[in-house]
Amino acid sequence: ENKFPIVISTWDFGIAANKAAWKVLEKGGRAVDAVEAGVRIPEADMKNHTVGRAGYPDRDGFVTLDACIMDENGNCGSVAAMEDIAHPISVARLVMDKTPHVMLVGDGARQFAIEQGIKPEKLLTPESRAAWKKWLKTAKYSPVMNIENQQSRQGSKYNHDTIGMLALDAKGNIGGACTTSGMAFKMHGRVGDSPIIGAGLYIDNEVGGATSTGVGEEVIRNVGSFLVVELMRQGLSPEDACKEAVQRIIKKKPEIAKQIQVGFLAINKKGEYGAYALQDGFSFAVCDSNKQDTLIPGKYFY
Ligand code: SD4
Repeated sequence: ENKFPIVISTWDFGIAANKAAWKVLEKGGRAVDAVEAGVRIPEADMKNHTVGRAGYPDRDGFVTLDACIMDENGNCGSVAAMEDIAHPISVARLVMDKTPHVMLVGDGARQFAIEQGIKPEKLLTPESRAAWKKWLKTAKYSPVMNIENQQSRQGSKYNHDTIGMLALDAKGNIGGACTTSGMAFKMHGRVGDSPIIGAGLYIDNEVGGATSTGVGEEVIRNVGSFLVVELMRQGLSPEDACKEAVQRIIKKKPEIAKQIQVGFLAINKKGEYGAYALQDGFSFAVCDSNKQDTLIPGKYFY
């Protein structure tokens, strides 16, 4: 039985995103095209406050978006802390396809997107603005270290849901995408793991791909997605590789690890997949020719 094409992605909004990716995959399209089309769905979703257009702002009220994409040939593109552009994944794709660079940030990323014909727009929705105003009432406005973690400790509902997506196309090639508005009410200029190749996403077409969600600082510290792919190269299954990466986070910062969520998702060349998280509550969506809308709970440590 053929295990690919297949597409997997983080959290329950991955189901709708996978369907868009599947439309590309079922026609024999490339994995990298599938994942770009897929993650544009949550980016456009006005009810989704953690990715794209309707993302919550930083503590100063700016919506700043992070995204990256990687293909089967080691090509990659990324944008970080970009404002006014609703689909950062497509700007990341343009960085990959049209520039000699891998990563553009802030104003430079915005300027590049506009040069490429994308219309800038104000992204702070009335709902996001209201949530930010509410947060400001209780938040101490000072650059406290690890405020994102502290919010997680308070059980904040704001601190979830980056979409990371991995696809294996009909040719067996792998592509991946990751996009987010980052941790809500982060410091202005803060960049998480999601746009960082090797941290939030990594693809090696010889081995497999991995992506992450959760508190990005702990993922960056361990170069999480690269670690997962290298562990698969050494023979670990996708799930075991994700588990080992989670354990690495615990080992490095045990006190922080107890309080936060990080989840890894991985796929190998055979189309086998798996995930592992620090805490309960993580899930991922799977779509292949047999099942279009399966949601699988991630195994977890604590
Ligand atoms: C970040 N990893 O900016 C992202 C946010 C996230 O669940 O995934 N939250 O650190």
